[in-house]
Amino acid sequence: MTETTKRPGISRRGVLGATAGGAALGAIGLPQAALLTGTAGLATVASTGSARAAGGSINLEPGELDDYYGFWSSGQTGELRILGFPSMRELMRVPVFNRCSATGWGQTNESLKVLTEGLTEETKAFLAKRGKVTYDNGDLHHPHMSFTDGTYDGRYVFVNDKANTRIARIRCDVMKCDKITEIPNAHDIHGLRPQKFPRTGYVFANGEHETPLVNDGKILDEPEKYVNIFTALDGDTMKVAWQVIVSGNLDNTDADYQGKYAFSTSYNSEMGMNLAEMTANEMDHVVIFNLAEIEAGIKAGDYQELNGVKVIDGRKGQNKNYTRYVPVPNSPHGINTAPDMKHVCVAGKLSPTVSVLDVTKFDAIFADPGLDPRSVVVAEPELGLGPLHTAFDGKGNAYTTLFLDSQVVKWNIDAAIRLYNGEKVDPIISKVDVHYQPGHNHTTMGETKEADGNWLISLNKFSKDRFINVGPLKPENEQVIDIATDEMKVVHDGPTFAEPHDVILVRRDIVNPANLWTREDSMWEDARKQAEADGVDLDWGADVIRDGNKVRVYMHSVAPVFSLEKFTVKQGDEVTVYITNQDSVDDVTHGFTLANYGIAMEISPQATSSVTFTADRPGVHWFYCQWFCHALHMEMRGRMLVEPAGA
Ligand code: CUK
Ligand code: CUA
Repeated sequence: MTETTKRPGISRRGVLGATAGGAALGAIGLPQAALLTGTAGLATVASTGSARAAGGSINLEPGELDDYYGFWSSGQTGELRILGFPSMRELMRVPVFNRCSATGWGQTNESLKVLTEGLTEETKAFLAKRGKVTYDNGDLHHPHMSFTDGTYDGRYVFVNDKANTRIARIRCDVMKCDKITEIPNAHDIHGLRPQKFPRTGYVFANGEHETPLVNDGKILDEPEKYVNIFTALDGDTMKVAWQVIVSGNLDNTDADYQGKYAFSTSYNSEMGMNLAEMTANEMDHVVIFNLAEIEAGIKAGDYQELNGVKVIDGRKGQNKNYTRYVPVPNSPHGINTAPDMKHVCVAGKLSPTVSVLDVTKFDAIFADPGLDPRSVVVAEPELGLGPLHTAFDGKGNAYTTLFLDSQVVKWNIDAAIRLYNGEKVDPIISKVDVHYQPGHNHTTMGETKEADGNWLISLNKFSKDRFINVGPLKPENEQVIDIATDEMKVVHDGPTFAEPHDVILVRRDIVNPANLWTREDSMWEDARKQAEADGVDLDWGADVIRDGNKVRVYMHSVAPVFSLEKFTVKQGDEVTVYITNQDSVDDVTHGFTLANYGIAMEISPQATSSVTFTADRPGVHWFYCQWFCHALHMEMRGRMLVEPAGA
């Protein structure tokens, strides 16, 4: 073990705070067990709070590790990013809805399976006409980890694709996407949140843009016939469990800590088609979904089946108990459940208010349809201009981004409720300038019942003058804010490329990825079956199998050599190259780049990757390893010899 691996969870702040001067680590007297076990994260988080007086720096010494994993969306880049937090060091990019030159995502057979198997037949046919098997782009807004009992459980991160109506799942043991499901009937999945209790369970997803329910061109410019769709996906199978037709569009969503309700904001209850129409009403609404009632309705057969999915009607005026519509001020956007497990904060966007809903009052409005749905609103403080999203510290305080004011406002939920009830109190504790125009914000563990109140991050859309100029296209600016004390202090600027909307900050003891793949992994199940059929050892292959004009090349790699120094095919052959990385040392990733064929893929330790292409260029073509793996990495190469057709 090296020095660093021996001290999980010891941040610079923790060390300084505990020693008031930064003596050697061994002297700080933390129990040895806490240093050596995964539970050290908890202990450390507690200790960082008291370290605040020592400076609150987010800078880690070289070799020191972060306290949190940050899972970042990347908007229209379409990938998931992993950052160490609070240092903001980017650690990894996980390709999902995009293509990746480094890893071969979108090109390897293993990734193409993930990218294609969950598409609808209609989409597959549509893409085939364009000579494609899957989409090349995506718009990933919302990464959220699976929950068990109200907190993150380290199994999966779920993400949405607004651009092409998909939901994807990333396995946290290997940090690779293993499932992508296109959501039928809905259009443009935006808000996404997993069920918090008892577990995920459902992944809730909002279709943002309204269309005719059957969108085949028979109804076009008749907006009064458009609907919107709320989806519950089964997070275990990645299949759609059920859908609900709603009135108005849907923006963001969240769930309660009781496992009874999900709820979504709607910024266009008017179902307007242009800006003036969309913002006409003083009030829009939050739709509350009653999970038990919906499940019962499905069981009772009260649904229509559309594209293989059971769709229930939860529109206004159905007199059913599937949904309730709670009026809230104009164009609400973010919706966030507080770690007090009771309050839900709905950001007003065009209204300077945040509406606070009390989930314990939801039962009553479902039990009595005559009851005013606004009776679940228990506070509506005016906080500033352009409230978009709210985060929490687990101490009763909320932090709301103010897009137009370029500020984050810290306010107290209980004080806001008392103000709503007529008491003369100011719920606003403080405001801090951020640079500039914040969208999402997030606190450490803030969307779980284990919110710890250590750090806040503000994801700002514009950076303007904060960095040296890189031309007309500028980075965004993400600012880390120390919230352990009452005043909020911006302690770090973090530039970032297009365009993270959202992030979650997960205590690091919760996430425990593997260092190596295991040979049994299901990711290359198809390769395993093919090797078996070919009578070849996938693990230690050095074989070329001809099957008509199909050629399958099996290789393994041990730094710095491939098991085949050359292989020969005929022009026009369909060639599949399978490579198994037999190194079992951390970091010894190999690659396979086939020059002038546009082929490249990553093979991490103990993994198998494969790629299929047509050998339509005759001649000598070198393949080489593009992941630096050994002192003789440059020598890790071989030749593909392509005999000209007719030869
Ligand atoms: S949305 Cu981007 S700022 Cu897609 Cu979560 Cu609010
Ligand atoms: Cu193997 Cu570089």
